[in-house]
Formats: sequence, C-alpha cells, structure tokens
Amino acid sequence: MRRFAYCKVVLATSLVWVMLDMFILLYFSECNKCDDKRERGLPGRDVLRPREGPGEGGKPVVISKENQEKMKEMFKINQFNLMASEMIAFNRTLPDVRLEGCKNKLYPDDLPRTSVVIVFHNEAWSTLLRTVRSVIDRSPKSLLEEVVLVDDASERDFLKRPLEQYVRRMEVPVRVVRMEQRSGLIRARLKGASLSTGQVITFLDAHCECTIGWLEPLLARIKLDRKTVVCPIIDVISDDTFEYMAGSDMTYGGFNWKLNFRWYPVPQREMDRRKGDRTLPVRTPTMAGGLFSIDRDYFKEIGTYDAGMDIWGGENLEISFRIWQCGGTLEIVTCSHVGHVFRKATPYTFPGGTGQIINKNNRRLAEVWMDQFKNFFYIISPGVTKVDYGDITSRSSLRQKLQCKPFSWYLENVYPDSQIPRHYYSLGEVFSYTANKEIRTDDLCLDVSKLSGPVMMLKCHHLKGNQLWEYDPMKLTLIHVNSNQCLDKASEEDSQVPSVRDCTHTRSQQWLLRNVTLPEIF
Ligand code: LR7
Ligand code: MN
Repeated sequence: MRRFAYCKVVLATSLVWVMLDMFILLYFSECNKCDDKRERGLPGRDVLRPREGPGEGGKPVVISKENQEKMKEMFKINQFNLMASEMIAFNRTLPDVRLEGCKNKLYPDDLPRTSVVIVFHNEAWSTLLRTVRSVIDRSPKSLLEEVVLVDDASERDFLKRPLEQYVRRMEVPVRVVRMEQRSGLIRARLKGASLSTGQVITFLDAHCECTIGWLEPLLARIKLDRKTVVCPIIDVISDDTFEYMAGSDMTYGGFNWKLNFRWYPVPQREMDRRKGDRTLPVRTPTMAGGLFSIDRDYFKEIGTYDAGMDIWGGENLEISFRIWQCGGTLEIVTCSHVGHVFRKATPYTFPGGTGQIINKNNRRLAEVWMDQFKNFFYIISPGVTKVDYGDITSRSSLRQKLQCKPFSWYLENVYPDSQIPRHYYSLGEVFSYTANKEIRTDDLCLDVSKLSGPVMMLKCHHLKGNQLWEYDPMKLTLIHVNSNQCLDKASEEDSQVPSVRDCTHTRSQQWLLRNVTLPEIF
C-alpha cells in the first residue's frame, strides 16, 4: 500500500517534469524564442546575399489583416511592433548603407579589442538576441573580447535562466550579470563596464543591429588617439515595421534649452574642416548616448558616469560636455553604421516619476558643467529648481581635478551654432534678448512678416532682417528695425496677439527687460 503510494508520487513528479519540459519546449518553439531554426543560413556568412524571409535585407515586415488586432496588443509590451520583430531572423541580412568611400578603407591589424556592454530592462527576447547576434556576426572575432549583458532587474522570466542558457552556446563569451534592484541605465552600464575586460568598452542599447564593417572604423579612431570617444551613425529601425533605414552623415548631436538631445545639420565649418570628405569623422558637440566606444582607461580617467543619476536621461549630455571640456574629442564616425529601434514612448516605469528623474539628472549636469548657462535651462523649465539634485561635490571636484574648461569655451569652440546665445542682454521668464538683438526662445525668434500685423515665433535665421529688434532702455520700447514700428502688447481687437504698431510710447508699448547691462548694449 505504502509502496504504491510512493510509486504514485514518483510517477506524479516525473509527469510534472515531463510536462514542464514540454511546456518549455512548446513555449519557446511556439513564440519562436530559443529555437535555432530562426538562424537561417550560417551565422556570420553570406550576410550580404539576399535571403528569403520577413525583414531580410532590412525590408519592412507586413502584418496580415487578420493579425492586426493581436499586433496592436503586442505593440504595447515594448512600444514597438513585437510581432514583426519576432518574425525576423536574429541574423537577418541588412543592406550595406555605407558611403562608397568607406567600403574599401583599410585599417591597422592591431586594433584594440572591445567588450560590448548592453544594459536592458524588460527588453524583448527577439530584439535583444538580434542585437547580440549582429554584434557577433559582424565583428571580426579578433576584435571582440566578449559581450556583457546587464539585466537591470527585469521582470520577465525568459530573461532569467533561458537567456543564460541560450547565450552559453554562442561562439564569443557572452556574460549575463544582474543588478540587485532597478538602478537605471547609468549604474547598470557602470556595473557592466567594471566587470568587462577589453581595452575598449563599446556600449549599445538592447535593440540595435550592427551592420557590416561597423567596428573597425570606431576602434581605429581610438587607436589613433585614446582620448577620442566615438559613435557610429545611428540608423533607424522602424518601430512599426522593423524596416532598416540609413541614418544621415549630415546631422550631428546638439541640445535645446530644455536640455533635450537633438539632431541638427552638420554646419559648414565642420564640412570645411574635413575638406568636404564625408567619410571622415564628424566632431559632434553631443552624443545621443546609447551607442559609443571609449578606451577603458580613458573612461576611468574622465570619471566614467555620474552614479548619482537615476533610471534614464541626462547622462548623454553630461558625458558629452565632460569629454569636450576636459580635453577629449567626441566624434561620429561616418563609416560605422548601427541601427536602433527608435520608439515614440517608453515602455517601462520611472520609479519616482518621469519628470522628477529626468529633471534631477539634468540639474546634476547643469550644476556641474554649465556654469551660468544653467539659467537658460532653469528659466525655460519652471519648477525644475524645486527638484532636489542630491550631492554633487564629488562631480564638482572631478571637474576641478581634471582642470576642465568653462562651458563658455565649449559653446564658443565646440558648439558655436548652439541655440544658447553666448552673449545675451536679458533673460526673462519666456524669452532672452540676445547680443544679436533677437528676441529668442530656444531656436525660435520673434519675427514680423506684416506691417502693423501680429508677431510670430519663427525659426531663427541669424540674418537679422525681420528678426532684428532694438531695445531702448530709457523709453522701454522694442523697435522692429525693418518696419520702424514698436512691439505692442495684445489687445482685444487683434484677438490677444501682440503685434507691431506705429510707435506711440504708450504703456502697451513699454517692455521691462530684466538684467540688461547697458554698457554692453551701447
Ligand atoms: O531603467 C532602465 N534600465 C535600463 O537598463 C531604463 C533603460 N534601460 C536600458 C534599456 O533597456 C535600453 O537598452 O537602457 C537602454 C536605453 O533605454 P531606451 O532604449 O529606452 O532609451 P532611448 O533609446 O530612448 O534613449 C537614448 O537616451 C538615453 C538617455 O538616458 C540613453 O542615453 C540611451 O542609450 C539613448 N539611446 C540612443 O542613443 C539610441 C539612439 C536614440 C536617439 C537619439
Ligand atoms: Mn533605445
């Protein structure tokens, strides 16, 4: 009787195990997760031969009519088309989007080796593994030390043991390390960097695809000068279709008054410096943040990251300012292309509130690196000064120790086309009055197109013309030079829109500009 019961227990337990195995098998083959059949063709070979299959050659994936509803549901999980992503092979082919002049460039044999550090929080299996696969398949083995995956406390089971087991089989060491608690990408990258060993550290987001020849030109710049920090051109992988679209070599990184990273056209001075050769690296004022290579010792030397920054945001401008102000160089290497899935919304939580976190990080970078220019940020983002930014003494003393240059030097020498006027007469709640005599907020300037008509904010054109205003600190008038009319405040009849009018010197035409230093004007 007892023996029978024991047998039943054994039987039941093994049944449970068999079922569990079957479940794992079913789970992963059904959603095509861990299954090797997804790797069509030999990884690393034939990457340029067009193959059949969804997304091959970087083509968009089309989802059938009957799957549209399910597709929309799945989209919410990662804020990209997860269904499309899951249909695409991890080693899909991509077009060679490089400039012709890049394709036959030669690089030294003895380039430094790199570790690739990828941090993630709740990333999709398919995008994460496609990132890893593309790194391994499109990097010369001799240059790739290892891949380090840092899990920032994800809450998805497939990112635990299944991930560790899957990457064990790869032909390059791939380590998975875990943050004990949700820490954000900055501290997660610091952990990945400290555990990696390559002479160079290359950071990538967890939803990238490297294209042919991406790595050599990056490492070659670092070999030439270890204080050069390099970014690839970031190509666009559509969040809707996963189509692969080449990024432009004619844009570079900047930022606006709210300290948002922005792409702007590469200015003429930078084209001239390269004598028009677009295959030469572009000096960029800022980096987007997610994709770059840096010499390990130099990364330490200039103070890695600000570990006081949380979750997301700010670290990209912080490291950009720091590199330039403390004697380094930041470049976009136009012969290197890596794709990134650009999303319109973030899929994950910001513990403590999105605004709070981003404002805190931005305040830390403004306080440490921007000197008096932090006021542009504070004035245009009301409420930001109420956010506590913690202790920055160690970052300030880093700046001291490295004897970094002032922010005005950066604006003048690295980013003269910046939206932040280096010289300004007045800084008010909404606008600044600049030394170029524009009334300006961010990249918009007060503009007049019609005599006695309303004024408008239009893109600053730097040509004076209709954007030229003369301030008279005695009469308190703002005269629009071209029309010789005065800025007049909104009134009932012109439906609350300020306009220019013949100067009458009445109250509606008087403007008090704060902080105007007269000697500078006249
Ligand atoms: O709490 C978090 N923990 C994480 O590990 C939040 C995020 N992450 C991971 C995340 O899984 C991803 O791999 O960090 C990486 C970046 O997060 P994304 O992909 O949600 O950010 P993003 O692509 O919108 O953000 C850009 O700006 C960030 C500011 O902090 C980082 O610098 C990102 O690396 C950066 N991405 C790029 O530069 C790619 C090009 C985008 C542009 C422009
Ligand atoms: Mn990203």
